[in-house]
Amino acid sequence: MLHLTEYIEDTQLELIYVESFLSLREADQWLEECRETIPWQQLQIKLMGKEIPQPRLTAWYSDPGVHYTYSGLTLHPTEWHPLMQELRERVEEFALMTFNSALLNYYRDGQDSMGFHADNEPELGKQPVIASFSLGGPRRFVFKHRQLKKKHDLSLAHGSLLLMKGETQHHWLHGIPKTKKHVNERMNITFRKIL
Ligand SMILES: O=C(O)CCC(=O)C(=O)O
Repeated sequence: MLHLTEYIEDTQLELIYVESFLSLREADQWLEECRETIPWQQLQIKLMGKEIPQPRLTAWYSDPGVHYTYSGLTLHPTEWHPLMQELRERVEEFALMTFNSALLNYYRDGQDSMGFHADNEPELGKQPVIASFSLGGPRRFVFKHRQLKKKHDLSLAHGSLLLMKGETQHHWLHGIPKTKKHVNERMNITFRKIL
């Protein structure tokens, strides 16, 4: 397991990256199982008063009573998929904390994307720890500082885990830009603790 802690001085970017959180064999199996068994949906979001489809597929799991609102969407508790429950336990063991929800994103090709945003909703608390697990082809995961002209790119490997901690969400936005290059399908699962 390669661990990498990144802390860029004076920028409050605090990351822990584990390249092989799952073995390659396990990650391949999980990718296939998630593709086949997760009830992926393309939801509509409201952007500048207009309803538009999200440029990716999503799914959501959370404990009873745990709701999450972002981009005008409110996600309600759904019974945990067994694979997501297993992954949650493994991530909790590593992160030494508990999570009560998981947001899943499926980028089918280079035209699927995630706009720049921060996971800073008030219900995540002051210094949220977000645990982000990736499967499938690599994509550019870009951090952009809110005030300074700084960017930081990562390529999140198949089966990897990234923890975003501390003040990261207050000072940095992150996103997955579209690309014209040929890229393989990718899935990402972010575990959150909603207070
Ligand atoms: O796909 C990714 O790695 C990004 C996911 C993300 O930013 C989010 O779920 O808030």
